Amino acid sequence: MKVVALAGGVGGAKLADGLAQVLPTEDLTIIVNTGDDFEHFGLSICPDLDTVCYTLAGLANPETGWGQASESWVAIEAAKALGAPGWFNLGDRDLGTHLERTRRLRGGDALSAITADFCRAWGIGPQVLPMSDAPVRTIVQTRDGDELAFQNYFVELRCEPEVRGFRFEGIEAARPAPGAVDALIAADLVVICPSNPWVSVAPILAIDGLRAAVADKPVLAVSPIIGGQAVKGPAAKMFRELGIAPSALAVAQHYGDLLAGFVLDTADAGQAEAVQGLGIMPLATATLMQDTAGRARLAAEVLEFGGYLLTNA
Ligand code: FO1
Repeated sequence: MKVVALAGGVGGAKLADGLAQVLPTEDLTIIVNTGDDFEHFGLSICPDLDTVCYTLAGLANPETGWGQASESWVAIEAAKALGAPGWFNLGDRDLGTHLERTRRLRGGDALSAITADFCRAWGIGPQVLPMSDAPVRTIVQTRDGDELAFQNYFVELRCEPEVRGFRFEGIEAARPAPGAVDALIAADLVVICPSNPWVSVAPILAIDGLRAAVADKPVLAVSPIIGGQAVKGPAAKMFRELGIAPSALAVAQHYGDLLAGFVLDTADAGQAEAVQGLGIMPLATATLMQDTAGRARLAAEVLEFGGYLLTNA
């Protein structure tokens, strides 16, 4: 079964890793959010691409989910001693990624080509694609009327400002990365990973042509909300601040008729009937991925469910 996964953030990276464990390498393409990208110390930083790649390569820091494991912080500490901003922690190994990506981008190489080369160097089999080679920046619009660059909202301000909405700067000029639409056309199934619908999945679906290509296929999503809480990050808080009670059902309603299937946690099995009422086939199962084996188990269940949708949709 050929699968395209849409992913951003730590939860998305974990399911992408599970899918990479259970699918033949040529049957999986992961399209990754780049709306979180930003420039810091003059370096082009792509957090969601790096989180997906580090996770698939087994390099990711298991505690944080982002950055690399067995990291050191010598360079950033030396910079902070000279007055550098310290709110965004850049580890020494991670810096290597940002230095080389920035060097290649400055040399005119496309982000998708750089990512393919990094995947080869990291021994990652499946195709990992940025949603676009053009820069797209998620801007968080706050209740106070401010507009915050994503990392300033997410890291510097620790997601505290109340959100009113989002906009994706550069989205008008952004086209799908080379290979993204082809992967979707060839796909049997699209999996929306348990990522933040507002700031990890929405930017991908906002890229001209991607939503239409996704909508042409059977799509299933895995809920990032369990028991009204996000497993990680501000998704539930964002739902609340946008006037929607956070729940697995709210996520299914958010994606609406894009979905043929929706995977929710057993803790929310009581919402399965309401999901079915939306015309979306529900599957309630254990969706918390505690370790590598748990990622593969959930991925296998997602694919089995996808196969059922294909034969019964
Ligand atoms: N998140 C934090 O909460 N604090 C950090 O200092 C931080 C540093 C960082 C460095 C590289 C990287 O790729 C990600 C980093 N993140 C950090 C996470 C990042 O803000 C998020 O991964 C995404 O943008 C949202 O998923």
